Amino acid sequence: MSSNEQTLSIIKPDAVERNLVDEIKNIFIKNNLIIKESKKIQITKDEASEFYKVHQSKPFYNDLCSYLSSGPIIVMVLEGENAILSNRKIMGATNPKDADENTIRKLYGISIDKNSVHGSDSAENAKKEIEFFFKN
Ligand code: IDP
Ligand code: MG
Repeated sequence: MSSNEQTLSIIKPDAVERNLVDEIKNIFIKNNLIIKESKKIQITKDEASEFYKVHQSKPFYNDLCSYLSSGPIIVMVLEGENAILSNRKIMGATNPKDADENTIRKLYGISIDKNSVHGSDSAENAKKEIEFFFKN
């Protein structure tokens, strides 16, 4: 339990493309997560491959890295009580079909690959991922 925990959130290309950025940011804010940092960037496939390295043995790795680098994304640092778990709950399950009602992925996700958002899954990864995008 940490009142000042931080996590990394990404609004993926499918949601940026559909102009869902403000709607998704409002969901974080309504759920008591503060957006401490936010920037719109486009990353290279090499950068996406580094970011998603943990998935390098998965059959979907190549497509995943192509996808994340296919268009602009919004990378954010979210802060709040239990921010890591809280964000994961707000996002919903990886596959939008399995996501609970009113989660971001249920509301906006198109498919398991175009699922609109990324969120860190542990304190260790949150630290690594925040450093990856916000190391100055
Ligand atoms: P997460 O984003 O909910 O943490 P992970 O298992 O960490 O899910 O997978 C990272 C991303 O890889 C997912 O958000 C999704 O876009 C993609 N992905 C995961 N599993 C599959 C799959 O079986 N097929 C295609 N893409 C997948
Ligand atoms: Mg993950």
